[in-house]
Amino acid sequence: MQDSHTPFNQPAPQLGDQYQGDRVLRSYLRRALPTDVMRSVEAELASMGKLAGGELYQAQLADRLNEPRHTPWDAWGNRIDHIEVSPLWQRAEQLAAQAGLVAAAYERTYGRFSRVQQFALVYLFTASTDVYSCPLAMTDGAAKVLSVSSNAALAEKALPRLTSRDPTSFWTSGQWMTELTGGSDVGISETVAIRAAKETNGRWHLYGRKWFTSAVTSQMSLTLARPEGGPPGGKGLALFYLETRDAHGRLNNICLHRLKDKLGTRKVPTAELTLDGTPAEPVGLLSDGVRAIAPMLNVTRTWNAVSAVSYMRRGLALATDYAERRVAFDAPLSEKALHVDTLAGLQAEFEAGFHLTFAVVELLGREEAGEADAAQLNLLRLLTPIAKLMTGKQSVAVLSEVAESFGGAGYVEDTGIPQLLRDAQVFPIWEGTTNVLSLDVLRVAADANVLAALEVETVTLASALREAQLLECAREAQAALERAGKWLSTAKGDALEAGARRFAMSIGRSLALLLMARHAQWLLDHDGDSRGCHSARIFCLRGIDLIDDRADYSLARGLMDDAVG
Ligand code: MFK
Repeated sequence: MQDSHTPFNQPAPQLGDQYQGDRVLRSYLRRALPTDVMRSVEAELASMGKLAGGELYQAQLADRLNEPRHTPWDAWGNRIDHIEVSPLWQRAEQLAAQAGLVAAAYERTYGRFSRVQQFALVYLFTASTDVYSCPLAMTDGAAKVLSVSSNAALAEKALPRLTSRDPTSFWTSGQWMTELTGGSDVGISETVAIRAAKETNGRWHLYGRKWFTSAVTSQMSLTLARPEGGPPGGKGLALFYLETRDAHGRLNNICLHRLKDKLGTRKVPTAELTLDGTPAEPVGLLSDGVRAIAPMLNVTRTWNAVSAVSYMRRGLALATDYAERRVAFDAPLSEKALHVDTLAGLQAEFEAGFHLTFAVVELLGREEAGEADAAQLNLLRLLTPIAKLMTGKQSVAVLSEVAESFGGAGYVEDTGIPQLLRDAQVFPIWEGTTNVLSLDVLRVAADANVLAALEVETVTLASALREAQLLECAREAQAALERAGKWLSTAKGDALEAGARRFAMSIGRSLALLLMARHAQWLLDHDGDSRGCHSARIFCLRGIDLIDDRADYSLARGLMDDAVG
């Protein structure tokens, strides 16, 4: 029924072509890619950007209330464990295979730039497909592990599936690590691997409960289990390959208890399950499972960072469009100084996260093309957890502000905005929490060669600058990095551990600022565009140096002792 008394309707935000409308992505690609590579990849990026802002976005809004459904039994009492994912996810799987969102990295058509090509596509795809990037991330991680393993038979069997562009033969992989004992301290995993006697078939079978497995629709998974009688800790675990279903489509001795009821990522069929004699094959050694799965973690952490920046970009695209359409106090919000100031701060955070993440992507591409020197390998190891932890936190903060920038509408489900915030909350949590990754950074930075590589990189970045404001940004970034280095060399014991997050964030924010400044100088030189300078300056003013020499762990200890006492 038409409400004839409604004099006003607020126009909804519109999402345009996500490639053409993204000046940050497009200018980055023009700078980072050789001209022939750029020319070659532009059509596929343009097509993905068009889809993401058009058909996929509309499908996403229509799919909002759909969730995966688990049907344990059929009508006749047979256990089937059928999982129906939402229509958007079904479309996403087809599209991901055809667009080569995993394959591109392994085809390596563009040598060391192949990861940039792949992750630019992923960045466009992710925010329109409700975290379908999760199974893709794990698929890419599994492909990485198998491609560097010495298990040629396994690689031959699974790699063509994981890297297929044909949706009918494409497989996704799970990464089943988290147990009831936790997702962080993986070394205390309780799953055991038992080998059948040689005279039967000598096969391995896994027994244990996996508490959080995303996404259970995958055809295979990599998982950790302790070969019976093995020593405790991560060293005593081994990395295993398993296929989830048998030739009849039944789960392979896997008891699927339930799909998890989560705050966000509700399209992802995350399951709790028990391995009850699941046939499995060791990928490599019967020990050092944590070390063996590490290449997978580093790839999925990169996907996490790319997904976090994709979500920030989506929120900002909607918020900036809305600011043009929403009139309050006699003018569009886009003309209100405080609103503009707020959005500019968010845009600067997004650009910082973008440049740091794609610096990691470039290093990963170099490593895989065999073109990374020792310093670049050290930088890749250091910056992967930093990009993940920094962008994870940024995405939650940015999307919280994005929701607020819509006023009450940002709190209403059928605008699609609350889902962005709920989904983003997973980015700091899975694939290593902010604190666990900060401790990883501390450990990596203890190697003097790593900080030396970082210093050389900062000097190289700063030396490309001429514009006065950018030089000032570089001075602040270098001073912050120097203070972080000094802190690391003097902090001890609890104070060292307690400061790990501030240390990791300071490195991330300082390096991101230098990367932004390098890009801003290029934008000035090539396009006469000063927006990169504004962005770098704003980011710098928001604070990059989180090291506080006055931080005293005894204050935190004393406060929390009081709290529990
Ligand atoms: C949108 C896309 C997102 C994708 C979504 C996927 C959803 C999947 C859901 C999940 O599975 S979430 C669970 C993810 N879990 C984690 O990320 C684990 C978090 N915990 C850690 O990262 C801990 O630091 C760690 C488990 C690695 C600690 O375990 P340990 O047993 O104490 O191992 P340790 O001693 O730290 O490391 C063992 C070896 O691995 C060492 O090498 P060595 O044996 O040679 O000394 C380490 O150097 C190496 N290592 C550890 N982390 C590494 C690494 N090497 C390279 N890169 C790393 N990141």
